[in-house]
Amino acid sequence: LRPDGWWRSAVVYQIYPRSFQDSDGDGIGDIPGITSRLDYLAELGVDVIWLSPVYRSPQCDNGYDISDYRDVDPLFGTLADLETLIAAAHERGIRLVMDLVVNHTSDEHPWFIESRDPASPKRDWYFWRPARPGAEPGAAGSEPNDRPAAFAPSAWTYDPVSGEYYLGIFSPGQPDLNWENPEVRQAVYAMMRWWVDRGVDGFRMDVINLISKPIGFTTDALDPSGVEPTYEGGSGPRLDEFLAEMNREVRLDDLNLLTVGEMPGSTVETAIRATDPGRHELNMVFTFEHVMLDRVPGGQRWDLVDLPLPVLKNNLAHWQLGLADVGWNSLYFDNHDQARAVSRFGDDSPEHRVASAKTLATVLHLHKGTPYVYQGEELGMTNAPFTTIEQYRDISALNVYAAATAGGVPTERVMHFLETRSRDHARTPMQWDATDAAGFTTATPWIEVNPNYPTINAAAASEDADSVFAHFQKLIALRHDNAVVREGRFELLLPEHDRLWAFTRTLDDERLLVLANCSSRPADLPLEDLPDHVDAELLLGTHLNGRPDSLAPWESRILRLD
Ligand code: TEU
Repeated sequence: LRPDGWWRSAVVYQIYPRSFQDSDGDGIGDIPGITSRLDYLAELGVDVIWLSPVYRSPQCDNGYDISDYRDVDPLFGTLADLETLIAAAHERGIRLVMDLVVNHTSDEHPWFIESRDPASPKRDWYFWRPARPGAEPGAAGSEPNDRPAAFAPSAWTYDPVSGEYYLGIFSPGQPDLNWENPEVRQAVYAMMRWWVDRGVDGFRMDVINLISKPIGFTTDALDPSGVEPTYEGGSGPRLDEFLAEMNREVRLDDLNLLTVGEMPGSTVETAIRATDPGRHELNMVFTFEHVMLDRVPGGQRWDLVDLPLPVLKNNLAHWQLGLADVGWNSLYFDNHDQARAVSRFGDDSPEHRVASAKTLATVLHLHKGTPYVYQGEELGMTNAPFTTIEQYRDISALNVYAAATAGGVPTERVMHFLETRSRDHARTPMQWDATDAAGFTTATPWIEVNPNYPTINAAAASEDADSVFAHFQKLIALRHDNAVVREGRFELLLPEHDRLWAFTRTLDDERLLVLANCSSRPADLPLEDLPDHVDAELLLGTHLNGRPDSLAPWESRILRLD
């Protein structure tokens, strides 16, 4: 039995199955490969695995395009393999959370195939619309409106069978389900119950705020120039209603399942509503605010701006304060859609990689909420040094490149964007050891291994008491052993300091002080603006023999104040 609120003290580890461990020599990771690595996760100390999609899928977006929700793709193994994984994880006290991708299906899902027939009872399960008024169906520019897809030039794809268009706000291979139709919702809930019966411990819900489309969109009267539904902004008016209904129908809270909703565009306000325990919607959401701070609002996808430290830490603090009393935060820097944190927010040079990976983890894991570790983050894995477009695999990278070059954007500009921000940086194979292909596969991996694997790998980390891995183990144990890390009130110190990230956590008479130098130069500590910590006990630090009045480059300390 799962105790009430167990997820508030848990640390979640995300596995991207395609890139974790290959067991059958096809160059693609699989479920038996994951099972063979469970002892590694147990050693790290994580409580939960979130498994990115392993369902049957044509893989146009690496499994975020599902053609059968009740089966495993042969690439990854069988349903029996998944049952073995769940049982083996449970034996080690590790829970397993499935990715739930129900804003859209694959265009090869039987529901969608049926709905292509205008006479089908499933026609209304998706968004079918005629060409814009007066336009020739199927001709260029005749789409119902001008909205681009995330990974394609238009969110509308023409289907010659019926002469109409369907909506896919990610790509043509990912048609959006119409959640206004109650049959769609019941079909999804039945599928979720089927997985709960198979022993899964919760769901990470892909772009769940997009299931309710904005008003106006649900009628046939589309503004031809409109860009509804806004992809980044969000949710339509029925989101909370749908989430509460799902929770009731699947008994998500009754069964103490972990629920985390990915919500691009969500704000503290929408997150409070969705995670207020009294409303029985979700346990927590993934905000996108802190991972969008280096983008230009309303700009092109390849436009980037510098991200000063005060902007980043004040954003996290805003969420800490916003959800302090009602709701709960999820904490992440890395996932399968983001460039590697150590390369993005840290310093991945040989001199500072280890310290900056540790310090970023210290800061994140000492915030209040449920921390998420993305595979390889615990090794300080870095961005890939890809230099040509042929090395990229991601539908998003290839689309950004095509859109930029078609629009006359200089190649260097879009390549710079990909070199720093592509989702593929998170998707290079897990670096297990110094053997060929990093121990990930005996074949040619589906995407190149980062050439730094001979030094950055799990085997090397396990022999080094000062490794990034060892630091993550300590951070996870610290959370498990200290109520103040789990529940303490958060207060940001020195909010405008451009290199120090400092805060306290307080629970009753217990108080922690976290001091982190997020720069590659030494930083003096402004002692007059900090709580007195001269005699404080050092719970965990990145450096030996630190000076009381300054921090070395990327040094951090967790101190217990009296
Ligand atoms: O991501 C949704 C999302 O909004 C972004 O992270 C998206 O990947 C990015 O803006 C593109 O540049 C989720 C999944 O995490 C992602 O892997 C899927 O591709 C997407 O939904 C569609 O299912």
